[in-house]
Amino acid sequence: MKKTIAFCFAVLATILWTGSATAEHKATLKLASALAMDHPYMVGAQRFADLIKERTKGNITVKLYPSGQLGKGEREMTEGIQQGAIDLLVSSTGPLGGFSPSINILDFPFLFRDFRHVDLVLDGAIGQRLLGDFEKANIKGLAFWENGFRHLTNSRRPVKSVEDGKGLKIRTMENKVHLAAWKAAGFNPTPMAWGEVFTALQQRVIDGQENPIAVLYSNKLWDAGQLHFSFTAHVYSPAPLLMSKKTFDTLPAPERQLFLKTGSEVAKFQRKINRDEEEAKLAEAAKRGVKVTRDVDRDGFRRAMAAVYGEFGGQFSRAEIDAIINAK
Ligand code: EAX
Repeated sequence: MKKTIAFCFAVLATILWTGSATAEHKATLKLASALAMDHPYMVGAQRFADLIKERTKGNITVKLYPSGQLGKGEREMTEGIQQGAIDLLVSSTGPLGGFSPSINILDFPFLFRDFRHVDLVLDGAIGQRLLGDFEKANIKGLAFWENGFRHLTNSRRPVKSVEDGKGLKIRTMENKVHLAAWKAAGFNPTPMAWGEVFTALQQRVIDGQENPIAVLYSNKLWDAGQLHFSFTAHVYSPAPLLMSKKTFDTLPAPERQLFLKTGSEVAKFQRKINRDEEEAKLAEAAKRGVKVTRDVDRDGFRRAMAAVYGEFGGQFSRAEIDAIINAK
């Protein structure tokens, strides 16, 4: 009799423990980015946070920390992800090569033809492999969100051709391929964390920078004198949603799947709003005095920057690079 009662207690305890461990996994997680709440990074992050709260019945809260509140640049915040000080981060791939070298393949100039090409590669086997590679750096890559095609802005003069831009002091991300590409084109590039860029532009320490339209708009770079916009589209900038592996591993299995599923679901929403809003944002910049040069000699920039494939292509096989370029 005694054995039966003891067995029943053991079964009951197990049910209570496992049931409570899954149903009651409560947590408040920190999601950071370098950009403001009106930028598609954080519009996506808000949607992600809302869905996680709803789908965990309020047990998991994702608190948002925009505008570099948790670090002056994306490299520093990625270190926070590795240490577990930050739980989630939306970051451009630019500075991430120092954590997961394979991601550098996405930052070559003129690698992607258009948004359709981007989605084909990032949502396919190549993209999934690159996200998986982050695990070696104690980072869980959840999904590819979007920064967008990058364009040149400057405070000095209209730039239509490589010649027009020669000698301009421009900020690049902390990415050796970008630095080398602009040097090869005859510009005077300097790497800088995003949190320092607006002041450096305002003080004319640098003449220009390069970023997608949403970054120009969200940061009102025209207020820092960036009144010349050149539609170069020289690099496509993915923005992985990254999670601290430490935090990810504390989640029960159902929640881990939920974070992966929700991250991918929001990727489609976030990329769409980023793309849909570009023209209106560029029109607003033009109203604020930005002179937009659309007929840029992109082939001239492509030829001038092609040298980086020789200089850095060795880090990857030609087949790897061709697999992206030729994806149809
Ligand atoms: O991720 O540093 C950069 O230029 C990034 O594109 C920007 O912070 C958005």
